[in-house]
Amino acid sequence: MLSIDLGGKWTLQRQGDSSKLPANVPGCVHTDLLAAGKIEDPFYRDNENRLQWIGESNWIYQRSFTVGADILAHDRLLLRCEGLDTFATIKLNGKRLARTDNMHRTWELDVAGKIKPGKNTIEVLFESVLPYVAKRDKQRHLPDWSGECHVAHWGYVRKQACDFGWDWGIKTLTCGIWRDIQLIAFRTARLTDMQVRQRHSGKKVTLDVAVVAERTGRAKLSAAVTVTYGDKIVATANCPLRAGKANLPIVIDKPKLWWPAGMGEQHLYAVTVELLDDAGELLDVEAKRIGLRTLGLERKKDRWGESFKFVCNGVPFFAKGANWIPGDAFITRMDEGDYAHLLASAAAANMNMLRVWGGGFYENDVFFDLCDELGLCVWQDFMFSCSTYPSFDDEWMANVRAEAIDNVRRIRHHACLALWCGNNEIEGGQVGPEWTDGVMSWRDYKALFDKLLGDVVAKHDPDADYIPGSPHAPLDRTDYNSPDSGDCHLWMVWHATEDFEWYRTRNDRFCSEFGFQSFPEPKTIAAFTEPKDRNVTSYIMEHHQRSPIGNTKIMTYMLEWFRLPTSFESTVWLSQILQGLAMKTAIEHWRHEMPRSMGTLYWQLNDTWPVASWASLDYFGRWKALHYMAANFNSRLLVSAEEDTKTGMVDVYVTSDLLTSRSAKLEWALTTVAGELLAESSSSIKTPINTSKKIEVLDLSDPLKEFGQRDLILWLELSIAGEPISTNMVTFARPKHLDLPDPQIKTKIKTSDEGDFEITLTAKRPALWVWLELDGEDAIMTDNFFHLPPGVPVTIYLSPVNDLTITQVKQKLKIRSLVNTYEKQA
Ligand code: BMA
Repeated sequence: MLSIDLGGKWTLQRQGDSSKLPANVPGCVHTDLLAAGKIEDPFYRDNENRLQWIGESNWIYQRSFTVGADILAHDRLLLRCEGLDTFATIKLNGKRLARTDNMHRTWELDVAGKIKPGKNTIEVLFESVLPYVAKRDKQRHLPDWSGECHVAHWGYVRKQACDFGWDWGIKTLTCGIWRDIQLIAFRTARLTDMQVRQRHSGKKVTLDVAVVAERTGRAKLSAAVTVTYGDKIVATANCPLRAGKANLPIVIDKPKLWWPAGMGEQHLYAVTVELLDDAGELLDVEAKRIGLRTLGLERKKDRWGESFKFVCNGVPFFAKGANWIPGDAFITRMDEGDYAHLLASAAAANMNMLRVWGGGFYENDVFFDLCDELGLCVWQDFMFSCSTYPSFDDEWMANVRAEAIDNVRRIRHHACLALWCGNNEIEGGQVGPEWTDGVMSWRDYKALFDKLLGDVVAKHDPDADYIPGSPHAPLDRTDYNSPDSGDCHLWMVWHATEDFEWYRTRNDRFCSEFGFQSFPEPKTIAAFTEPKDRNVTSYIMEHHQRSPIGNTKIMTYMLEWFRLPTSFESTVWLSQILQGLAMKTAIEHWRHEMPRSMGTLYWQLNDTWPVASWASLDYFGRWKALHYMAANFNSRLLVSAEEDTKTGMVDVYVTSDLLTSRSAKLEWALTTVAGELLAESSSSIKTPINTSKKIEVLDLSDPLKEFGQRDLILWLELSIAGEPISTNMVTFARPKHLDLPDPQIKTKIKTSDEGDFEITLTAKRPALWVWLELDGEDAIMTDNFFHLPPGVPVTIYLSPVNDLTITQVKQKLKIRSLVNTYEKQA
């Protein structure tokens, strides 16, 4: 099989305009206009408002290409478009070839007889989706979540929903050839499908490799399969195809299993299929990289209702992670390095699962490849979110079916794939007995999410698990956030302004969404503002806050927990500490609830542009305070506590995701806020195995009476063989009411053996939420936003992104802690 890449240089023209611009494929109209200097950066200040004409216009992409007679001599000639966003009319040599209407599908168009030897031209006209959705919605309204933060409906069109704007997302309504476009030519036959299923038994794994070929005649074909581990061949098989199909069982002895991060290694095997004609000549080849594992969702009746837990190779595990949204509003800008940074950051925060949320797109292969390598399990939503959908429309349903099949077949072989899920938040609030102004009918809901998508998964990925939506409560679908079964989205903290402690009243089976917003750091804000904008209520800062309640919520909770910050910078940093505190309270608690609760995926991991949002990694991939804190509260061995601030009783938990017990030391110390030691204790413990245990109940009622709620800090440490593994801190009053002294932090900086900088910090008095920053520079740090108990040195390794000398690091290093957020301004 031959393929000719038609990517690269194209031209772009707004329909009706005579001038053409250079364009790049894959790409989109916004990035092309930006590269040609025709528009300002859509992310800067409120440029977005002046660029809406782009999504309202029609755009034409064109190029020419040369085809040799040898290519035309093939039996079949196809134009393969892996991503057209979205209403695209394709013309070849001036003649209309097809019109496509789904950005999530791969389109293969027969171009035999339509391509000539020598020069050919191809043109793709993208029509704005807005007139179409407006027309359809007028005929029959689809209730959705568009409300305050969106201006257009997306239910009728198969384009990524968040491109219409979201409560963290810029509205671009871009278009373009967003994935590869190729000319494909083949003789005799080509491979059209390859599926690898696994049977695990004892010490071997049997792979069933199913191969499907498309034949142009009746030639005899055979398939040869090779399984390799690294560069070692571990098994081979071959057999003839019958009616274009073959199924080859292959036994892998002594299989090296794939495990989620933290449970073992991520061994990966390559399965390569060669399609041969009867003379043994190679016609086509396809390879998939797989991991040998069983992985899925276990839902069994238990004493609390029905379990909702992921199990890999027979071992249940607590899923720790976040929700993934597209990495850029212009998704074609994401390169492998961008994916690698975001995903490695997730793994570094001790995550083992990401949920690809249903309002974006079915991620690129590189995303899944990296998740395979990093042991990040993927909960994959189908791309339906926060809207009702026209499942009464047969044509629309057929389009969706084709989209689902395309993507299930593309993604199913990945080791990381843990679950298919029909949609985001439709079952939770947008379904009712009949269609109304607010909801779709259960009948139409079920036709799409129970039946159509359920059937596609059952047929094309029968070993995988499927749930129709998230949240979903299988035992009682009317109570979508039932604590007894299914997964839940808990938004009472934030939307209903419940205290962070509210999380401790919940013991749901699996929390797949809950979150709290913060502002991105000053460097990120500097990228989209002018100095005059740098106030959280300025027009531009509010423009980069898409939740209508966002800034008010952040400030409301901030006043609840912290002293009023005295500068814009402090407000921004403090919002991040606040966000981290919210998620820490939730996640530590749900880890305590193991094995009843078996997962936490906070909303959200990343951003599509620089904005105030629930993300822990900002648009530039910078770690917010939450991300550093996540590395700690997701630690495989965790010490944490739940305090009763009135009685002084403190439940101390050790939570372990490890499959063996360790001998550890649990220490605690009680100090005053000024750092005077009041009591301390140390005990030897055996860590629990793959669960959480209340190890100790501390009775601090006496010191509480004597010193009062506002003058106590409890410090916790879990160590193994003298090495601190996990530390924690408890107060009995909101931090705003602690009269924290100047911590008098001393630092020692030296270069480490690894070429980064070793920074040891020692505080004379308690220092809460200490953070390091390199002025004007980015750096990767082993920890940040940590606490310093009095007199206890803490060492951080810092590696600047740009090469810096030790003198420069010393000059640029800023160390601050909570007290600095409300210090008097000069
Ligand atoms: C959840 C998500 C998103 C949304 C987020 C914050 O409902 O599924 O749709 O962005 O909350 O409001």
